[in-house]
Amino acid sequence: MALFGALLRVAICKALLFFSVCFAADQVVNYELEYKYIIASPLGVPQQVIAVNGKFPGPVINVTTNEYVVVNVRNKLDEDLLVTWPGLHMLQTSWQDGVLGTNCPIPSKWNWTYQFQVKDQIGSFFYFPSLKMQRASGGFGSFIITNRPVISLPFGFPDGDIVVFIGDWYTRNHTALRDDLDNGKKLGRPDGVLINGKGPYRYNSSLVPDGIDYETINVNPGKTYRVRVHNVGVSTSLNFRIQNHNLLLVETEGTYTSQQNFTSLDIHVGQSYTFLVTMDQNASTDYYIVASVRFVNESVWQKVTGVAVLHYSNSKGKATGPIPDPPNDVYDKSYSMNQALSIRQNVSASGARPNPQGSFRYGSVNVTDAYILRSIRPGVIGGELRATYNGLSFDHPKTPIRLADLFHVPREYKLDFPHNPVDRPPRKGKSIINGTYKGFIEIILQNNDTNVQSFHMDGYSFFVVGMGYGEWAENSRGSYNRWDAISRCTTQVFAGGWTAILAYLDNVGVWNLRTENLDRWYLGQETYIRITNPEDTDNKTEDPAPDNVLYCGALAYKQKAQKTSSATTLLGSSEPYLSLLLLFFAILYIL
Ligand SMILES: *[C@@H]1O[C@H](CO)[C@@H](O)[C@H](O)[C@H]1NC(C)=O
Ligand SMILES: *[C@@H]1O[C@H](CO)[C@@H](O)[C@H](O)[C@H]1NC(C)=O
Ligand SMILES: *[C@@H]1O[C@H](CO)[C@@H](O)[C@H](O)[C@H]1NC(C)=O
Ligand SMILES: *[C@@H]1O[C@H](CO)[C@@H](O)[C@H](O)[C@H]1NC(C)=O
Ligand SMILES: *[C@@H]1O[C@H](CO)[C@@H](O)[C@H](O)[C@H]1NC(C)=O
Ligand SMILES: *[C@@H]1O[C@H](CO)[C@@H](O)[C@H](O)[C@H]1NC(C)=O
Ligand SMILES: *[C@@H]1O[C@H](CO)[C@@H](O)[C@H](O)[C@H]1NC(C)=O
Ligand SMILES: *[C@@H]1O[C@H](CO)[C@@H](O)[C@H](O)[C@H]1NC(C)=O
Ligand SMILES: *[C@@H]1O[C@H](CO)[C@@H](O)[C@H](O)[C@H]1NC(C)=O
Ligand SMILES: *[C@@H]1O[C@H](CO)[C@@H](O)[C@H](O)[C@H]1NC(C)=O
Ligand SMILES: *[C@@H]1O[C@H](CO)[C@@H](O)[C@H](O)[C@H]1NC(C)=O
Ligand SMILES: CC(=O)N[C@H]1CO[C@H](CO)[C@@H](O)[C@@H]1O
Repeated sequence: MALFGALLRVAICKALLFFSVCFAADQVVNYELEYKYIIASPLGVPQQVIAVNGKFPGPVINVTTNEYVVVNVRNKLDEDLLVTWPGLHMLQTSWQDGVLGTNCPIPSKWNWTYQFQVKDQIGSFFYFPSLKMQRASGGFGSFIITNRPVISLPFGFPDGDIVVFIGDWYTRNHTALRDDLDNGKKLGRPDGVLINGKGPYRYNSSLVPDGIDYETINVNPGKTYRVRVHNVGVSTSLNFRIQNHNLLLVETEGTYTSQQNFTSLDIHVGQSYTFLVTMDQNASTDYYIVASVRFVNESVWQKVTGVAVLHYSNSKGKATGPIPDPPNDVYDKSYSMNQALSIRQNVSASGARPNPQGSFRYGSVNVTDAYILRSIRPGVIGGELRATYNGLSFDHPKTPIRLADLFHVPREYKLDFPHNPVDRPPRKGKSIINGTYKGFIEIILQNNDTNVQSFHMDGYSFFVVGMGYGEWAENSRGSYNRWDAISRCTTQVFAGGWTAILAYLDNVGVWNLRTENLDRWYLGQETYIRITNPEDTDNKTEDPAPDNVLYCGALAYKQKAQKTSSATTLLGSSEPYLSLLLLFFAILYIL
């Protein structure tokens, strides 16, 4: 309703623009994203990658708090597509979330228009294609929500804004990776780490082959830049560092942090961090920007290292010599966890609103729902390799959950997700969490798998109140940070350890809970939480389904075929039209 109002306002606005009587409240911003394969050779091997508007990585979406965002996504891939926007709260509208449990996929050659408001949010996020490992072939781009001018930043206005995507990369495309998993194989070691879609700078001629295109970031001496770093990879935790430069951490997935300097920071799959970096060095050479693998044997994984170049305008030469060292903590597994726990919110800074971020006293709210989600190593269920939470590997209902609710489709899913790990053989299931509207949920993520995992919750930010090694126990609650824990949407869960999060369930809808590690996610390590407001009778706490909602599953009969509008596609790719045309001429001929 609100969105419609805003669209109307803009329409009126456009009509009146002529007379210059337009007000800029809650602007609507439009984007077109065309998903299409291109050939690229980031690691020297030509392969098909998913480009957005011809670019890999895709274009930046840069909007301001409270704006209405209209994104028309065109699917020119040869398979279904959904674009998801992790970290964006999608207030009251899981219809726009872009995951299989809430949206029917956009068929190949179709387009679909997302419409949502970035209500009360600031920060650095990224969008990506959520289906079937597609992110392993690209399709991601930056999503920035800039603060409104009336709300000051808790730091000086930076001289420039730089987006950095880091991520492990395979020279096999996403369909080949899928085939491996479908055949019960592990993905194995990635072939490299990309920085902004490019391979490593040749810092060592025996490790990096000649002729690889690398990323160069150009800066001016003495200036301070806002650097937004995202791990968009498949499954590898990366350590990020810039030679000789401090990384002043200022923001994490929409929350301003208590500012502190890092020489390097571990960034796990799906996570986003913003640093201020001051160009305070003498530019005797360029400097290395490094993203190197963590928690694996680095001498075996040496080639799996991302290296880009930081180039001052007054630089006197190329970067040479060894890359800066990673943290030396082979025998200290608490190093990375302590670093994570040191990331706190700045409770006195304003966020998207002019009140302090710490004004919600989450530490004194009583928990109403508690869940322990345990992950174990993927195993075979009914002949297939599958991954699980609490022994359940998610099997998507054919009809998206909320759409099924709306049209009273006989329930395929069950609201019986177990509160605790259950002692029974793993199986596939359609169980989701029954969330209590305005309840306060505690989720303990217990990682009994062998790699670090990233846990993500759509539609919400949660407080990361604790982490530890071994088994979580009741008395672990004593160690929770109940005052200034960071509020974010993606947290790491260390292998053999646990992470505890708290979230206030005030956003009605159905929201995906998943591991961001693509292989585990593909194998079923996800579920959903369904939050309904029994008192909502007039769409006040949940938006109605949008007019352009796609239907599938039990509701497929309601879906109209999409007309391709432009003349070129009519003759180029739209066979039904062509056959109609032929039929028409055939009839003419007969007559
Ligand atoms: C992916 O790679 C396989 C070869 O492994 C190839 O047959 C297939 O066409 C590729 N698919 C895409 C979408 O690039
Ligand atoms: C597809 O794009 C066109 C504009 O090119 C738009 O009018 C139409 O609403 C879009 N379709 C959907 C389902 O969003
Ligand atoms: C917290 O935010 C306040 C208000 O913007 C700012 O003055 C202060 O420097 C910040 N403190 C830290 C440690 O980041
Ligand atoms: C995003 O927009 C803000 C202000 O509108 C601008 O300062 C910033 O440089 C932009 N960032 C990027 C990466 O385009
Ligand atoms: C390049 O890497 C190899 C393998 O780790 C190492 O033996 C060699 O010393 C490195 N070369 C230079 C110039 O650093
Ligand atoms: C971070 O390091 C910079 C030097 O690179 C220094 O000027 C600044 O005071 C440090 N800030 C904090 C909060 O430690
Ligand atoms: C530049 O700084 C580096 C260390 O950061 C130092 O080793 C070098 O001597 C300096 N060069 C000049 C010309 O000052
Ligand atoms: C890493 O692998 C190398 C080569 O296989 C081996 O020699 C070394 O002991 C391993 N290091 C650790 C810490 O396991
Ligand atoms: C939480 O529960 C305790 C004990 O049941 C109660 O005393 C307290 O008032 C509750 N706190 C809130 C914020 O509801
Ligand atoms: C879901 O939880 C609500 C309370 O939040 C409860 O009233 C309802 O019966 C539950 N539904 C199921 C199927 O358990
Ligand atoms: C609420 O939304 C539903 C569709 O989701 C619609 O049928 C109904 O009329 C709406 N109710 C009101 C009061 O707007
Ligand atoms: C890595 C890890 O946490 N392993 C544990 C998994 O669970 C079993 C018992 O269920 C423990 O014995 C392992 O130590």
